Amino acid sequence: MANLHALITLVVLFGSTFAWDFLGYDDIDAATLNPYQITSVVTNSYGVVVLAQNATALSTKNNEDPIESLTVNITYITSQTFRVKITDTNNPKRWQVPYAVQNGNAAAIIPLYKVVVGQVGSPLTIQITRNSDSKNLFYINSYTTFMYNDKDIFFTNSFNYAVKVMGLGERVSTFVLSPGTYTLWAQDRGGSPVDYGADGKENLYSSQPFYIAIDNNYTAHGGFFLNSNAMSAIVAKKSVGFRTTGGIIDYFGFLGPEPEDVLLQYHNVIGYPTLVPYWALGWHQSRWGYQNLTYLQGIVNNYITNNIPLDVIWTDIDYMNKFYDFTFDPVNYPQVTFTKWVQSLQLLGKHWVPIVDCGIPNDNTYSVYTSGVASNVFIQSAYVVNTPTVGQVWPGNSVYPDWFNPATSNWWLNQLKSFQSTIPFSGLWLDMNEASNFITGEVGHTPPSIINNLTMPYTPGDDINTKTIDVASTHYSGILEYDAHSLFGSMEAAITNSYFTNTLKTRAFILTRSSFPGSGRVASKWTGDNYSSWSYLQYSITGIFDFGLYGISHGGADICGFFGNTNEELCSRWMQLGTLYPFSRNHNSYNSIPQEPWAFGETLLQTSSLSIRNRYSIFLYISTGMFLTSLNGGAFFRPTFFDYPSDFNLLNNATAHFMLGDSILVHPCIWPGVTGTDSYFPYDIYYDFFSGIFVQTNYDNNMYIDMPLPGVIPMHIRGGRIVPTLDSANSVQNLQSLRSSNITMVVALNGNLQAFGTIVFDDGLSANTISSTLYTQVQYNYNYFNETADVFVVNPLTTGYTRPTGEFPSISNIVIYGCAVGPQKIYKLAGGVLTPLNAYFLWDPYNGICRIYLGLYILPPDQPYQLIINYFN
Ligand code: MIG
Repeated sequence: MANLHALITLVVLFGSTFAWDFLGYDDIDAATLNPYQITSVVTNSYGVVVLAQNATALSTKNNEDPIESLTVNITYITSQTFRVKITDTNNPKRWQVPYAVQNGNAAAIIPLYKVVVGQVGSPLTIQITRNSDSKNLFYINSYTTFMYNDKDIFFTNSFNYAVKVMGLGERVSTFVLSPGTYTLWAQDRGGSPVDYGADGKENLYSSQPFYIAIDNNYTAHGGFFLNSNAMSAIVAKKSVGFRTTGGIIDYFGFLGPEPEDVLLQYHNVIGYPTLVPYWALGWHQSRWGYQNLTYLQGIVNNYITNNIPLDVIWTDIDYMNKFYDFTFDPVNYPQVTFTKWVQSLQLLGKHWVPIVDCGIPNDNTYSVYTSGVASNVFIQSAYVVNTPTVGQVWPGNSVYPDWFNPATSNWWLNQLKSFQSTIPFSGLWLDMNEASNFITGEVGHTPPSIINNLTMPYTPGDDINTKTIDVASTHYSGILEYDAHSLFGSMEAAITNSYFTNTLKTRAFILTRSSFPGSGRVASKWTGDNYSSWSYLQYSITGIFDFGLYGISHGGADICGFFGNTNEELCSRWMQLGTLYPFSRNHNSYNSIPQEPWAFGETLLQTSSLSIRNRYSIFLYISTGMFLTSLNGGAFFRPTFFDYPSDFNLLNNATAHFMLGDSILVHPCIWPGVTGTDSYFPYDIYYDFFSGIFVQTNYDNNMYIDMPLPGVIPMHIRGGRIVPTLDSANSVQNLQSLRSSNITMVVALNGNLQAFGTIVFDDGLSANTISSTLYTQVQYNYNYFNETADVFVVNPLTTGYTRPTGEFPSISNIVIYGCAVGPQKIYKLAGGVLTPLNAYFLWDPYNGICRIYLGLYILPPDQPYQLIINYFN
């Protein structure tokens, strides 16, 4: 009997699991079944408008205040992007993120997706499928989780097919998220915990409610939930759900079908990454605990005496007087001497970036505070009328700027102007802008559990007041911190960016810790406080991948690690990897041992030098790749999988390699005690970037790569690509002098003996480079010419920028990987005239590498001409 009973139970369990799983409702919860019924459906050329009514007895709702009537606007944004916006019909003033999103030109749009909604009188069902494969991209019905209460909105997008999900930051996690619950709420949690999706308390500085889902047919789609409230994202096998504490449902779906397509479609909605100044793409040195100016000067001098390039020196809160913004410690950082020194650095082509925190001490002798009070620019207390809410940060009791208040921009710009007239900072580092608070809520008040007469029925993670401004505080026009909290950092960054772009009329470099969708338009991002450990070295790769998804292509992590003490091997490996981060900065915590390039021994010193110069060597490739993300969207530092989206092996071990643009594959050494390892390659042609040796993998697509220390990181160039390298990278002290370098073109041939590449030239500084087309983009092609010759074509596509004399003057060498025959002669063909060039050739027949030395001539990299390379006499 007992056995039979057990058997029946098993069958029932298996049967029901199977059924739910088959339908895709693997996260079903009876209490949250969709209670809405459709009362009207109107289809127009822009999309579909549906009205729905809550059909359950409202009294049973446990005082959760369900919204009675919903308006569903389904809009065609583009042929590959749709929007589902669900609002309270009777209260159009519910909180919405103030956000300008392009709405498409509906009349011209032929959607590549189909929208099906239920009929009047039936349950609220919305099903949006991709035409090409009929897969669900958005699907809610009466069996899926759906509730729309005042402060508890929950919907599950049920795909009915298995997916791997990426995104939904900010947190420290694997790239593909395991099924679980993830909190999104800007928080300075401290300790940067790793998030396995278990208890929801690992959310970090940003809220980035965007994901990419990839199915078993290698098809990708994306989802963006435009909502700033504290929320949970629930990742399941066949669905992604969002449970938020307010606002509205505003969901954007992106068709893909490849991950890169999803990124471009998403960035088209939220805006493209900002174009940072050239110098910001150079090498940065920072730490918390550069205790005085003499010490700081010693750091820069050590760079010079060790012959290691440095572009940017940073100063953390150590320089401030009592941690007050825009002030100087009179003893340790005397302002006049400090200013003179920064000016002298600029003459050397180097830059200084200081930290600016957002907490303003409420000290009546501090003009930043008193002027702010006079203009009423601070976030207001929920308890004392006409009084700013007070938290505690580095300077002690502090108030916080209210970026919603139009008066705040002026006040802030005035602070920046007067600071600039005191000391010439080149960029700004916006820290603590979650905004962070050392205590929970307002000084002297326990934050209420009731906001606007309503107890929070659902709390993502833990208390949303933890280490934040009291969420009952109010912004301009009554906006609640409860709703707008996660926007603080992105708004601060946008206004600070405008100081550079509008006031100084130069490109901005803003490093922000907190971000929201769209932050990439104005700021760069680092991953915040990591650890000097091997696992955080690996997580840094995921973190930068994630910011790439979020449209912040200029991302980085604290190189050599922040908390804890690094060691020579770890720091050397981190220098190798970190010098390929788009944003490349060594930064350290207050109590940790030094980790500058000379802090240990020869291994770190040599590795640092090789690594920084390696970055400089491919600088034009990096700056061009970054430029292209600003022009078109997309990511530069990205998962190899995105370039080979039908090879899941690349996703399973996502941090073992990455792509820089579409031409360079990198295998970092991210493990202790390793001096070489079997490394996976996508099915394609690759050559060792430095030696030109062809990659021959074994049966499982692995090849052993040597990873010696000291040494430079293993990089491979993809067959079919041309990558420019800079000849002076081994001698210059910063990027400014690198601009006089000649260019060696590395041409890696594909199976058809062809290759292409591109360079964007611009002044590296102007704010309107893209809007006014002040750039020159040149395409380079290597092709078959005739039976005895190939041709290298220099083809300017746009010519908005005129290179000053001496800037990247010439193509000095062409190096060809995969070169079967040695070149004999070379001619320049321009304006119909063929001129023989007296070049010098080298051919390595064993490895198939040809070198053409053209150093006797000036061959401008941006003029139209061809080089005919003759392989037979
Ligand atoms: O409470 O300014 O993430 O990079 O060094 C710590 C001191 C404040 C946190 C930043 C870190 C910075 C540190 N800051």
